[in-house]
Amino acid sequence: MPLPKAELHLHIEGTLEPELAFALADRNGITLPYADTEKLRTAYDFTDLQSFLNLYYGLMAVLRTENDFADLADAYLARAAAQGVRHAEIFFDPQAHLARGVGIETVVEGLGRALDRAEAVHGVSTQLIMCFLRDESAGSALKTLETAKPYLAPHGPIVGVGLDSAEVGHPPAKFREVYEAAAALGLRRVAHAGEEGPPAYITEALDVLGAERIDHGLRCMEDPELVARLVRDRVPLTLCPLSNVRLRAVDVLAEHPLPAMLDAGLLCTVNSDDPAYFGGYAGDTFYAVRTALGLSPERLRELARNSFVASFLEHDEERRAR
Ligand code: ES4
Ligand code: ZN
Repeated sequence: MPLPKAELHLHIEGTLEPELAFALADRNGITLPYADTEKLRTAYDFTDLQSFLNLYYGLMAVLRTENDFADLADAYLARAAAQGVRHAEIFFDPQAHLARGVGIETVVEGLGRALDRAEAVHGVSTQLIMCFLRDESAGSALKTLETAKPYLAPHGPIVGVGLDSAEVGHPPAKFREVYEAAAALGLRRVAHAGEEGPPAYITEALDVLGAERIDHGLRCMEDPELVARLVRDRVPLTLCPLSNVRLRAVDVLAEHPLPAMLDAGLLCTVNSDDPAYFGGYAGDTFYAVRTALGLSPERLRELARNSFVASFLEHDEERRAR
């Protein structure tokens, strides 16, 4: 039995496996610039975040219809459920689809069908977090938030906003107004920070955006005062160790700072980020860190427990208190 866990850092577009990419390309009459799935996989020799993002945005071209998004999320949720995921908070990138003429209604209606099925078929609960592309303007993000209004919780599946894509040179403060608007709409707030960017971006995400959780946050370890703050305030970090290795934020998994971060008292969770690109889903990731870092069973249980503590699941007591 895999350890029950929640997945808190997962880009649904990053679950697009080469086989499904080719099947969807076929269905939509799109020709991919790769001869076959093997050739495509050889393009996965990333050197940094940007080289990954180039491929990730390019391959999204195959996602066009509600059915495509439903099939994508069905495949992810079946895999996740088989690896012990009981709850998934799923990122999606509406601006990346809109740029190709695919509206948010297509994306959310399609994903929503799969989310409903996952609850019924696998007993997995789900929520959506829409991410703004930080290399696009704040105005574009605000417009995107506006288009998402029909799909916001409690009536729709979107519970929060996030910030992703190219980090360096795009500090969080640019999105102050958007995050204020999101908070006013009752949305939860997270942001990628400290993946490739400096620790100051983590501080800014907390202070300026009101981020409740930091995605990655790896580079907090360069700033002891920031670590002390994250520990004191119990700010969850959604680490993605396999992603860090593939995008060269750390050299090898055996040198990942996860054990030091846990020892420091940080509320760490372990997640799969873009599993089709980085070599593993939630259970694969737990297995990989256990093996490479020699984590004890108690440490693994702590990570699994943290994933629920850090989630946006509401406990019955909290609901009753309102
Ligand atoms: C992402 Cl690993 C990562 N970082 C930033 N943005 C992203 N979008 C998809 N994966
Ligand atoms: Zn990410």
